[in-house]
Amino acid sequence: MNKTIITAAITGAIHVPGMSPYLPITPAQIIEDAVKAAEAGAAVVHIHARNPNTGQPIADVEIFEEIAKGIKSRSNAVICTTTGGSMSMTVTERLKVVPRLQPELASCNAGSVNFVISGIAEKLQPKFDWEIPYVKSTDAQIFTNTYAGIQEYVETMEKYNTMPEFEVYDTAMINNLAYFKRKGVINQPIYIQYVLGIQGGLPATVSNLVDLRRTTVELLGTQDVVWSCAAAGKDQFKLAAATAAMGGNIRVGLEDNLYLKPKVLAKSSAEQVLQVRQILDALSMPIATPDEARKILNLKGLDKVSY
Ligand code: KMH
Ligand code: ZN
Repeated sequence: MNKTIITAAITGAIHVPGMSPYLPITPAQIIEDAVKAAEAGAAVVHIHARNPNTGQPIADVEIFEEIAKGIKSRSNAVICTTTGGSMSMTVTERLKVVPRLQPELASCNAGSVNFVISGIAEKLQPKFDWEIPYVKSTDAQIFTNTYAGIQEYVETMEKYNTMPEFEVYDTAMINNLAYFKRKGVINQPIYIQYVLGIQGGLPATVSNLVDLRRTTVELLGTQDVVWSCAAAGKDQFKLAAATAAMGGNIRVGLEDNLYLKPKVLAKSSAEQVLQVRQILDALSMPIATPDEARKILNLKGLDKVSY
């Protein structure tokens, strides 16, 4: 029977420290949240790096290495390092982590998108001065993933046998993947993470997920496309339930949603993993272990990373 891969996205670059005291900032906090999420049932942990003193999203490979080594020393969970970083980072900055850590899995954003989080400023009680300017700056930025950039990401990942997790925010990005597959740029089996609920992308609705699945089947066929869904914000668990019913894999975690229930902050990504497991248990759907996830995703193995 197919098993469901739960991914925990630990900290991301969307939420800022003033939004929740539980948002992991330092390497130690990110490591702890990732290990706890794995112990709760996450087979994959998706990690970003932050400045340990201010919580600002950063691309420092030293910080990524500290986080990856810390997780690996306590868990055999698959680590998916971001190459998305934050909206203001360059392609080069974002990509450095792949040659350095040679991870099994890394995100690869399948197109440019307005990644607007300025709405956060309305109710934010910032902990640091950078937070409000940061979220407001996204109104005038684009999260840039040009065809040249995507090709560089895919070719770099192929060189280090890192599996790309293609982040897809809207239907057009599936057409991008089909293009790169036709061009022979993408040669590995395609793994898609549909990311819904981002202002600038598609809203987190079941109908949008169904449309994305239909377009994926039309353009890419289903024989080798494994997929997962991450819904940012309040509809995270509704889309998790829909994804489970549709046979997809599920991403939760504080990168995408800081809450467990309306008005109840999640104390950790692990709490959200446990809540998703209740949905899967109710559907008698078993979850994948990290090694089962490696098989499903054709990953190279934890012994082939360089951290
Ligand atoms: N934080 C977003 C700008 C990824 O990890 O690649 C990009 C993101 C997706 O989080
Ligand atoms: Zn991310």
